[in-house]
Amino acid sequence: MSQLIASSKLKMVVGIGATGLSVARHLSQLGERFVMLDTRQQPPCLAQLKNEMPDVPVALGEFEIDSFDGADEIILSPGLSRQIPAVQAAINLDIPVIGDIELFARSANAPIIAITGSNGKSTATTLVGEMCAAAGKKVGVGGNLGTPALELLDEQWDLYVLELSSFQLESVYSLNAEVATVLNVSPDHMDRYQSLLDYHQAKHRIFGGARQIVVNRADKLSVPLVSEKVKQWSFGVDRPDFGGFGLVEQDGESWLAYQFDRLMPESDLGIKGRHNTSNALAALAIGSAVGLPMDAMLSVLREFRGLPHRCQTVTELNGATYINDSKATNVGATLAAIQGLSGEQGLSGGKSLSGNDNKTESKLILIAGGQAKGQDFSPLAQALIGSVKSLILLGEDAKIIGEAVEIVKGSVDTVYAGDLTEAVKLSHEIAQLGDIVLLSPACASFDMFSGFAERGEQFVNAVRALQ
Ligand code: UMA
Ligand code: ADP
Repeated sequence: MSQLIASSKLKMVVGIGATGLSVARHLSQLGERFVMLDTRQQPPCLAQLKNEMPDVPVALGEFEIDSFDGADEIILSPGLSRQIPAVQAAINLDIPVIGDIELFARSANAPIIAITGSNGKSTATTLVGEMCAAAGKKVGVGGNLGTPALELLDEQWDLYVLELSSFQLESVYSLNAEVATVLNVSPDHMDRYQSLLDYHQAKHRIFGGARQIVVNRADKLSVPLVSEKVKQWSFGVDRPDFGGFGLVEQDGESWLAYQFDRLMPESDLGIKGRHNTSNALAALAIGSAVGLPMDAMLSVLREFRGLPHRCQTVTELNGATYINDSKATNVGATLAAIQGLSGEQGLSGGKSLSGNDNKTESKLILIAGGQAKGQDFSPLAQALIGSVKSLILLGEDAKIIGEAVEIVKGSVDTVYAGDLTEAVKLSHEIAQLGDIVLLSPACASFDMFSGFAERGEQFVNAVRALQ
């Protein structure tokens, strides 16, 4: 590396994935001098980088402690921790370490809506994006959702809507969002953070310089300490307060409401489950903060049926319903799915997915497991009682979950599967009329799949192969 930087100071882009490539394109457009680094010998976007920018120096392989010496700024992939020794060494040398979102914020001319949270980010981001579009705004939507933020930069947009991960937020310094929200906080990525506090602090960087904030009344961890000058909106599935979106009961029916005004029945929402009602209310609060008309927002809430791999019904087979919730990569998301499918406010909107209206008899067969990311699975064990009749575990950390749920083994049968296809076959053997087979892994997928999408697709294929 030292040869690459011998002549003068320059920027170092660390990580040659989608983010790194977007950073390289951006720096190249700005005429900056930079080099690219990655620990991997075959980083995913290397070929594209070489094709588009053949003259940009690239260094591959493990970082040395002094790999970043001499850089005047480091742009770090969200996939790499700031705790790695080479990055820490650079920080100790006072070299600024930023991420792609910081670069984005420096260049974006339109207001930014910034959305984070442990769960519901993609759903809320997509909803807000669609609401903006329905209101006639030109809107760029992306970030952790998929399209790197820098790829969105364009003078045509009236607004940007960004889904931001805690990883991206770690390296943000001047986001200055028009509206910022932390939808909720529950443990995730505990293999990257030393404590829930560290994770929480990373998420709260989203509020830096925000002009308006949206908080979740039910989750104190979503509420920042900000000046009274910052306009505050709230959401929650309880009765709304001043400036708040929530639920009110009227003649036995639950309604979405703003302060004292009823807006629409909860059962009209296109997305089902109380967690999704919470996401819908958050989207309404965010949309209101940027002045979107209520009619446009409500019509999106009626039409939007949810993103793939989030509690998506695949099919019904022999009276059992198969549901793909592959995006549930942490315990909080799986708890929401179990509650949604077994509780009064089922994901089916109060009706049994199998057409059987007797919800109390409906039992779940849960397929879970993968990479545990240092999570505590004991909250999952409690949720299994009375809702889940069989638990099918797979993946590299299956045993960790198995041990955590040992205390409920009297009421929940636990079996292990070698792979997802076997798990689906096992579920099919167990499933009876009215049952729900739910893939909701509570784990990351990278031990067996390229990501949650591939895991979900394999599940769908294995289910279809049963037909
Ligand atoms: N890596 C190395 N060496 C390197 C650089 C990366 O081993 O030098 C590995 C790390 O394990 C890292 C992984 O490669 O986790 C991915 O890094 P990358 O730089 O190739 O990632 P990108 O393709 O740029 O994807 C990132 C986000 N990924 C992560 O934060 C891990 C994507 O979110 C995001 O969509 C994309 O930028 C565009 O903004 C994915 C994700 O899983 C979907 N996010 C996590 C989540 O949602 O839970 C936070
Ligand atoms: P994220 O982008 O934060 O991962 P998604 O909208 O993709 O969020 O949903 C991820 C998982 O979390 C899915 O399994 C989904 O059913 C679940 N989920 C969505 N919203 C919530 C919420 N508000 N609380 C808990 N779980 C949720």
